[in-house]
Amino acid sequence: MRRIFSGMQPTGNLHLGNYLGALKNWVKVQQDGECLFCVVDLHAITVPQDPHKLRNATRETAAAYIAAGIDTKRNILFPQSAVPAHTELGWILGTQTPLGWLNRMTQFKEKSSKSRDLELLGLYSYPVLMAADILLYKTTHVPVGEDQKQHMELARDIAAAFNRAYGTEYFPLPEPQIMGEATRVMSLRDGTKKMSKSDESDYSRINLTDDADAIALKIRKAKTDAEPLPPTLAELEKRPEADNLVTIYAALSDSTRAAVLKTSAGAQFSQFKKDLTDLAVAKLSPITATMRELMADPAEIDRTLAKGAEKANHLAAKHLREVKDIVGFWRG
Ligand code: AQP
Repeated sequence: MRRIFSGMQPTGNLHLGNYLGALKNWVKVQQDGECLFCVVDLHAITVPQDPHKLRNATRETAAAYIAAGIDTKRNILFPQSAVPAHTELGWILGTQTPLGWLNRMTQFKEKSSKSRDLELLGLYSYPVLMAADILLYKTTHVPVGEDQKQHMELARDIAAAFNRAYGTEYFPLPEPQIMGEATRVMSLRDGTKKMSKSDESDYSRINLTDDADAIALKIRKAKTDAEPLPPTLAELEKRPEADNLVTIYAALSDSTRAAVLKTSAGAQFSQFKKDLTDLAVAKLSPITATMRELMADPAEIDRTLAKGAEKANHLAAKHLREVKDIVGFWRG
């Protein structure tokens, strides 16, 4: 049986990149096996967070999962910090992780290079905790965006290192599922930079909480060039901003970039941006509206998270007991 695990950080507004690169795919794969969808708040505190905002962002992230179509009756939805076994397994896996592997992680280099205050052990060891998140549930499949590919490779290496060290096949090597047309959505202001929650400019991203006017304004202001859309993918790929908008259009319409070019080659951006706005509003506004309704009753979200945490703790405790037995820890 497949076991699927993935998560998002409650570090601010979820955006179109999180939706197209991850959340939309989670909704698709939830039929394929037993799924755990986590709000990874332990990861969120690897950069400074306001405690009150963090709690609320945890609820809002959960609301986004549900509004996008995650079925909480079939799947387990929970906050990472409510399952202590994540950090305990993280410690054990850290003992199998050479520093050289962590030194290669580009996300740590990018994030810590922004400020000396971010050169922290937690941010550095983040990928070990991520491996623990995944391996704790003996996960087989992990749907993520392209930016998580390196961390996923590390999670597989750590699983293999543990298995090797203890002469076991306890952990399956988890498969990343990097799916769909928009595996890496780029900033609307700079087609060479990833769309990101932490970008200073709100115009760089479409948030799942944006209303139709905000979406229209951001797409209108999105950086483009003066040429009409080209007929071939090879020409499109030389124009990062144009490529990004076509990719977003393709992913939102469950199509491909090639199919979009077939119908839109030769179109001016003034027209293409209007079409993209209509599509984005049609696809995102039902999610935004449902998120708003869910957020009006935080106690109900808390009940859902508590139920999910109970189920996740049950599974996690069983696996952690087995890992501790493998490692040779005392058990009374
Ligand atoms: N731009 C993106 N395109 C496609 N997928 C993306 N993901 C994130 N950005 C894009 C995917 O969303 C999932 C959750 O990501 P996260 O919240 O854990 O953290 P992140 O990758 O660090 O997201 P941000 O928004 O870019 O945050 P900051 O600004 O803190 O760096 C993952 O599956 C990720 O691949």
